[in-house]
Amino acid sequence: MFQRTAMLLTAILFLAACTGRQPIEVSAPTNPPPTQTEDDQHTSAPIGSMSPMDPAQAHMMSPIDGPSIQPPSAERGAQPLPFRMEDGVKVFELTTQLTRWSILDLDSGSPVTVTAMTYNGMVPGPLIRVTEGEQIRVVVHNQLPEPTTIHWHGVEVPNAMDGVPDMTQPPIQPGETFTYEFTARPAGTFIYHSHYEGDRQVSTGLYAPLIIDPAEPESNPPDIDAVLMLSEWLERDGLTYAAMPMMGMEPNYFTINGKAFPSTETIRVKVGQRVRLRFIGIGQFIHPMHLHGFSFKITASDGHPVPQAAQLTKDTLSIAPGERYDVEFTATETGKWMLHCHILHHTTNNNVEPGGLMLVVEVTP
Ligand SMILES: [Cu+2]
Repeated sequence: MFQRTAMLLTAILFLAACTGRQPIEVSAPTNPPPTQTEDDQHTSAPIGSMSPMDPAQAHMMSPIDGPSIQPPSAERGAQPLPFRMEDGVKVFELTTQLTRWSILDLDSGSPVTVTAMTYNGMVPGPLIRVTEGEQIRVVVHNQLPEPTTIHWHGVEVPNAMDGVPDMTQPPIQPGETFTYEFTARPAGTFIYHSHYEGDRQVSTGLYAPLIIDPAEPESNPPDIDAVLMLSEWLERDGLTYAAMPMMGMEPNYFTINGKAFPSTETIRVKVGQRVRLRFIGIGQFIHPMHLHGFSFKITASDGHPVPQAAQLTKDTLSIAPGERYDVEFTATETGKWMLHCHILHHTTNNNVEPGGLMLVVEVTP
């Protein structure tokens, strides 16, 4: 009972704070917290404090802001990350920073920008693409106003490189640099993302694709190979909050590779070409992605190849947070075919359809 009342209080405070353009109120409410009844004492205590006075909770729910918010480095995210060779090691550089990021571009007619936490000024962060067995080193410069770490989701890294703050490494403080180094394995579709306050940092842009190509090159690679990272945003009155599955913090925008429809990228295909889509769930909600016109086969799950006999044929596939599915189909019919989430609220922009998790697969002769 106490927990529910406190949650309600928190939500009311949040909603009240959001009716103006002010950040969430973090000072103590004038009303005292509800007194516990004898009955309440028998219920388990909430994990952490659900009190609206808790500064840690207030921080998680506060808008993304800082002294230096940079313009984006690219119009679209997941651009290939260049590297240099040092003694046989592929060396990559990442800078975490605050970036003003467009989720709905000017030509959409209703532009929307968010204040994102980014790797190298884009959402998703730059694509790291390497070959199985290569030694890679990633130098991370933290220019965020808060600490961070990177977790290499699904990659078989040594424990010290796993990126869990205060467990495998100290958090990378603002202004500090930390170097990750490991052998790229196994082959497949992976993610790198923040593991520090993930509820806040991953929700607001600190994620990117990591593709490890097999050491033995594919005998029959697809004609089109697209990464699709699915996520959510909460933008209200010009302020950006971490989108959470929690009352008052639910998302109102939904993006594929950092863009909401109609700003999502069209996948252009010629009739007869084979298409691979690498779905990556990196938000906090499940997205059943449905393709019009074609069914597809699941060729890899969480980076690992699915044997041919076990490859399900589907036209709708639920992608849960953290999951990756590679799917393949051959485009046999011309047309503009929709690919969209079938939780239909997720195909809206701030409650207006069409928008969100939709893109066009355009098949031409
Ligand atoms: Cu969805």
